[in-house]
Amino acid sequence: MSKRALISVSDKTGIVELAQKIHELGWEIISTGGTKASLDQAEIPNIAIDEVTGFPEMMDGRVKTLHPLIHGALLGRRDLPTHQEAMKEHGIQPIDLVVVNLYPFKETLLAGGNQAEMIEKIDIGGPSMLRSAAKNHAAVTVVCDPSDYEKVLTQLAENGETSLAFRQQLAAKVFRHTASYDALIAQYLTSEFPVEDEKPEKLTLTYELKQGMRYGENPQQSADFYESGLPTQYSIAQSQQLHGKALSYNNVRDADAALQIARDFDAPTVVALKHMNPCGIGTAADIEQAWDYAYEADPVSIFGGIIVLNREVNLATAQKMSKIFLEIIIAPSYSTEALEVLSKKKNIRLLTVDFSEKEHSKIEPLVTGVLGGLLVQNQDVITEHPEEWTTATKVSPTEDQMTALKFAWKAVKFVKSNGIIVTNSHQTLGVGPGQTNRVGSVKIALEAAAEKSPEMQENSVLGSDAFFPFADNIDEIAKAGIKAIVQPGGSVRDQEVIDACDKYGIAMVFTGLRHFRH
Ligand code: 93A
Repeated sequence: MSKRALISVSDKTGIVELAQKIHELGWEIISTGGTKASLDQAEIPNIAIDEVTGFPEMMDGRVKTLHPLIHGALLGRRDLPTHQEAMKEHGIQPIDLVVVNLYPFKETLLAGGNQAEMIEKIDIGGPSMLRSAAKNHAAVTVVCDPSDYEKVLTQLAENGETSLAFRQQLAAKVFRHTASYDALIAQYLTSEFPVEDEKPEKLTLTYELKQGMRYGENPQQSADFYESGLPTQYSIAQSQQLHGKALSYNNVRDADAALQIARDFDAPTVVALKHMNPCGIGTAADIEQAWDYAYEADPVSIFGGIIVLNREVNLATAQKMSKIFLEIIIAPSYSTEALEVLSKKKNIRLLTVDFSEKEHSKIEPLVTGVLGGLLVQNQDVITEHPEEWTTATKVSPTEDQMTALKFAWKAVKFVKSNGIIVTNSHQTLGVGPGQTNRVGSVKIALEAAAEKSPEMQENSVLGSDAFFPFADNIDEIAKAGIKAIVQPGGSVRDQEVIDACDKYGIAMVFTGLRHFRH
């Protein structure tokens, strides 16, 4: 008796060629409605599924392959006499090869399918066959990925069968495939049918390999980059690389952080970032000027930095950027001449990201890994209302200071806590990130700002990502000559801090919001 293959595919790519070769190898082919039509058209002999089951495909195809004559043929153990007897008794002829790909649930979702359409795209019979065949991989070859067709054919042509090792790998792939298929359905239905005040007891996120990496944070760590199963917008996962080596693990994290900073700025802005902290942010009427501001903010730290520009990179800006060593440049686009100039540098990575989608990206959950678990939160994307900030001190900020305070508040949001920033109205002057006491961060930021030219320091202000626990911070700030501060407020010692500001004639506003970044 010749061996039997069952083919049932939604994506018909490459199926005629595969079936033709299987037929030439002397196998019988069983197929479902649409697949049969393709094979018939190519004149490849095949048997209709209803001929095998004795049942018509019914209910618009909802029931085609869900039948003991199919699942018995897939699940029956070839090494157990009792199974063999059962197969003989019920007229079940074994199926040794299954080629299935599933109803396009994800593709329909991305195309904006409505609920009724999505429900119809939940494949039941396909995953059932894949799972039955994968469970019985001791005997059955199961293929869910067209990129495996070639290898299956080669093995069948050479040995008349596939190797056990290959069948095992294919079975594992099937369960990864059906698990992620179901996870997407779960994700969709959970969002369609939420239970008020109740957290889903299981988290079903799916991720697909985007890029293997040479190594992780350090060369002794291995790492891979997986992107969300449902594409995110305005994200490093969705970026297009135009030039340069593959991104490293640290590149991806830095680029992600820099993109999130740039997202908060609407005017032409350049963000320079090193080791997860901004080292220069500049905002101006045009992108070249914004680059100048970001560069001058810290011409030392920017070396080897990650740069995000929120406007097209033009020739003049590209020429300036090409003078220093930069790891990555990300922008919505590059002019032809700019791309030509920057592409001459072998070691720079040039990427584009779709900035028109930046608002949409704010609804993505933020997932952080800890050993043995995941923390999921929404992003820190609350709309700020500077008109509602309160002045805590006797002196109020001037209009110019207020402009600088708004800039400082946006800029400090992404500085690692304890985060302090000194800025003027359009550029950062000193960044104090990640110290274990706030006064330490204050000193670092002030020291860096003190090196800047008097013009740059004019009207400089200071922002703090969380409240000042003690007045000692204000003593340091006053010594540096800074006259305006923005911070959340809310410390039990707020009054001490306010009194210190009043003593020095410093204006201080409270935002009522804090922006920790750990
Ligand atoms: O509607 S189903 O869940 N019921 C079934 O019994 C069934 N059997 C196969 N979907 C079913 N399939 C799926 O049909 C396969 O997974 C494949 O995606 C598709 C192929 O159908 P056709 O050959 O008619 O184009």
